[in-house]
Amino acid sequence: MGRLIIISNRLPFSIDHEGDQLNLRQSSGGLVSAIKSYFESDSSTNRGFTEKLWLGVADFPQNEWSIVEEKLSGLDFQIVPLFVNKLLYKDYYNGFSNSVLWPLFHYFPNLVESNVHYFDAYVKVNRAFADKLIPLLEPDDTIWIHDYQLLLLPEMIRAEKADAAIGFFLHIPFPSYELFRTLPAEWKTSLVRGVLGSDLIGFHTHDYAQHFLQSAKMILGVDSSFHAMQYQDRLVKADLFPISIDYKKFNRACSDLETKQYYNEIIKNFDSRKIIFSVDRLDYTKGLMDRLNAYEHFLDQYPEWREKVVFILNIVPSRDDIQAYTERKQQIEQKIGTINGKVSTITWQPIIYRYTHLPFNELAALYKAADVALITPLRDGMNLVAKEYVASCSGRKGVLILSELAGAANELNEALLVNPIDTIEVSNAINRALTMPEEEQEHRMFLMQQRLSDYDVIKWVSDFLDQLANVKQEQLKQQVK
Ligand code: GDG
Repeated sequence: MGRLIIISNRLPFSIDHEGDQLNLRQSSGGLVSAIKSYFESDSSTNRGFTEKLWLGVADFPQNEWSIVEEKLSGLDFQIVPLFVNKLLYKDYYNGFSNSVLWPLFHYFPNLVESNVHYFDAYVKVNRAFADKLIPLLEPDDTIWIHDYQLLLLPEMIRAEKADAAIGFFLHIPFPSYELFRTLPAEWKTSLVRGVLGSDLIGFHTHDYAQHFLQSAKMILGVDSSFHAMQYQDRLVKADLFPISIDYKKFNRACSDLETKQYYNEIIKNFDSRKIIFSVDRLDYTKGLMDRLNAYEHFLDQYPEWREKVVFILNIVPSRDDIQAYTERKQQIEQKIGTINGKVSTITWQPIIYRYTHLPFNELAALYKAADVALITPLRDGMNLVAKEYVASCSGRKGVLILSELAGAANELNEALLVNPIDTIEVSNAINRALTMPEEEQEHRMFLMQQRLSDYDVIKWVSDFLDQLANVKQEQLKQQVK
């Protein structure tokens, strides 16, 4: 067994400058937690990878690399930084990735900004990844590429390394062909061909995989049967691998001393009031405005809950240099002000709003303290927050209200599933959650917890890598025949 090379847009940490000091901060996204948990588990050593590498764009200048490298000495994987010109990066990341692919793949076609410079930059940065990687490759390497910023990379690698083992995983939805086809011909053809350079293509849900297969059929005429295709005389598979969480980590966190301190403070502060909680990046896909409308409606429709419930709404800053994001922040804050202004009393405020990134133990304490988690994205590839809340409720009650348009809804059927834009349905679900008998809460939670602890994130990684190895084996057999 050779090396495992993880490739994502960003490296799994960022750098904070504090005066002359450089501090490393681990990124908190789902992918980073997943891969780190896997690296720290026995599974990655048991598989026999001789080395693990992570390639991504550095958020620090090249001349700081030697200082950063020293600070990385304790890591059990090697970092391979890619340095990209800032202006080019902007057109690739803010531009094509987040102003074309992100809105389109989340069903917001009206927010797509078609701009040829964006696509050019996207091609160039994918090329830069390929140019950095290819000279480093050794024959037995396993390459695992992540997400929508790197859709062209598999084909670029394949063109020069015909036998490479390449896996690709898409963390966001793949949209229906009717939407995907609205992209200019050159873009959509390049994107589908790019991904098909992989041996195994992973999606969170069956629907996303089907959407991709249909696009491959309609755009390139590639037929598939049971998730398998013959593309340029090579077997390629597209299958579902719903990402999970480090179940034990969230379970354990609930009994950490620091979590307990945060938890006690929360409980003391809110007395006997019921707590509704949500945490999301600031993003139009998260349905924050619709969620606030529903909560406002709930307070009007069920006035008996006034002063007995509090909604702790945590928004994590994100992409605040893209206009579509900054405008929404203002609208959301205005709405929160309106609701609080309308129904607050001298001793009660219906919404506690924070715009910050929470320390992990505080997040765990909020999961633990929440009677209800209100997770209502308008679209979401998976949504790990929903799964983390369930894991944090182990052995106790709590109700998850979850959007039926999040990938997680496919697995968390015991949640109260709602249409996030249906104000009345969400408002009724809040009331139902707050009045649900304890026995029913525990029963629903138990079933979801079983599922998540059986298939945790370490299994997710292992499963993907096993399947990738299987595809390579099948390809060899086909060649022998
Ligand atoms: C993509 C897809 C898919 C959030 N706020 C804080 C914080 N977080 C952590 C959560 C969770 C993660 O960030 C966010 O989870 P998402 O599921 O939204 O994942 P993303 O990485 O944003 O997005 C998504 C995911 O990839 C995985 O495939 O589920 O659909 O868009 O882990 O805990 N962590 C801390 N403080 C916060 O304030 N410490």
